[in-house]
Amino acid sequence: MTNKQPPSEVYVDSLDQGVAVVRIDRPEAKNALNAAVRRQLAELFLSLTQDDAVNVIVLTGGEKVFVAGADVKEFASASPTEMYLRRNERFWEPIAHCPKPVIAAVNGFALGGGCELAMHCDIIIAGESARFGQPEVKLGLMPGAGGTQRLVRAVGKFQAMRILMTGCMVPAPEALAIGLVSEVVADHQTLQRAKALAEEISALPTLALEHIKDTVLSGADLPLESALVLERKAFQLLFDTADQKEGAAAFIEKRKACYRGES
Ligand code: CO8
Repeated sequence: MTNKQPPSEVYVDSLDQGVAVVRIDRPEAKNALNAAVRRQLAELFLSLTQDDAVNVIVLTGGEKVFVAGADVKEFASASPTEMYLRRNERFWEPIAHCPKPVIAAVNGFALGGGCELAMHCDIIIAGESARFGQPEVKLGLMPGAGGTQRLVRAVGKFQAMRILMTGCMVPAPEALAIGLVSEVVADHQTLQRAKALAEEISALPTLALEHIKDTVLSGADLPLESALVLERKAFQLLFDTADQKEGAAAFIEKRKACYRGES
């Protein structure tokens, strides 16, 4: 696992109770995602996915800013072929396909690629002064890392179109009202709340959590009947896990369950 090792701009800030807090730390550029940050993020997510000590990941940019977007200076004069050859999708895949629950703790700006990064997460906790947006249109661009697709799935067509077509910034309370974030808290409580939620989730059966995540995300792209089959199969598969037996036994014996995440 990558701990803080300068000049690393992405590192595990803490690992406690099965919760790894991943910090993006590039303050001079408002945590903009340059190639190095994207690569480090991908490598870290791959490593955390493999790490049995990690049940839940909290992703944060710190107290002031989440991520102000892809690094504009890095792609300002790129040609289409250069953009193609960068194969940026490789760096998003380990985050998109991380089977473990991922919680974004967002303070400040989550713009462009930063908003897309937050939307890769399963739960978003926002500080009250956080601001979300997809301002690519103001650069003559459009989102290129899932922003059009994840945003419309999160908030519906009419809010998504407004946000994408104007490039406006959406304040945290409004983001909560339209379903773009899970909770809004005072700025100084964002990480604390995200960690508390992560610890609560970390104590629950890990295989059930992984099947919930997989079924919600995979099912959203399927016709209802197919999605329901997927759900039913995942539900049945969980009867093969020790935690399912433990959960039922603990309920019947009126005691606290002790989950071990084993199959
Ligand atoms: N890229 C590169 N540098 C940035 C970025 C960015 N996205 N955002 C901020 N910075 C830099 C600034 O250039 C500045 O650097 P310097 O001191 O050297 O001039 C430093 O961070 C501080 O920024 P500001 O002085 O601008 O700080 P303010 O508090 O005045 O403003 C803002 C903060 C509002 C966040 C402002 O910086 C801003 O508008 N940033 C750009 C936001 C944006 O347009 N984001 C979208 C980028 S496009 C994108 O994300 C496409 C994603 C598609 C997927 C990508 C795959 C490659």
